[in-house]
Amino acid sequence: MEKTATIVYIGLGTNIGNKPQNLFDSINFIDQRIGRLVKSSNFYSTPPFEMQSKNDFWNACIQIETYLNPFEILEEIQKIEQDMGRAAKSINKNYQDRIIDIDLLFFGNECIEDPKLTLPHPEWQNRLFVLVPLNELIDRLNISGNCHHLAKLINKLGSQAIPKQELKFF
Ligand code: PH2
Ligand code: MG
Ligand code: MG
Repeated sequence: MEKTATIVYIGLGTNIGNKPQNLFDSINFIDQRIGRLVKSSNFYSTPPFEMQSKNDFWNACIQIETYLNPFEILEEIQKIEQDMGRAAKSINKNYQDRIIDIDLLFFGNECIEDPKLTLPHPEWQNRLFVLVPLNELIDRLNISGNCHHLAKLINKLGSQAIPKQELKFF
């Protein structure tokens, strides 16, 4: 039987260096090494959320299709982050400035609880810098029989800074 591809959503963030270029580079690496790019959101600038930094972020989300399993994806993500020059992720649990952060948000509608990987991403519902670009790719998500309307989740986070659209991605 033919193996079928899985739809995967990935969040991207960068707050040092040439931020639009970092997002484009990471998307190219993901397309080459993990799976075909189906769609990218626009790029947004966002203030650092729950971390101390003077450097604003650029964030985006992409939809890809892949034949890798979630753990293989995680391995490739870590390699891409390293190849792009990412240093320490956090020091004493404080997030650090980064050239690129690639977060696996959803793998189909699979739920995984593993020391190495939690899916869906544990913070996906709490961050406007994820929900706003993600909402350009999809209206609602079905996870374990629960339907999540992205627009409703966005409305609930009214107190967070609204991501500012910087670049139209075609
Ligand atoms: N990532 C974090 C913590 N805070 N803030 C913004 N604006 N964008 C991010 O991508 C981000 C963050 C942890 O990965
Ligand atoms: Mg992250
Ligand atoms: Mg990460």
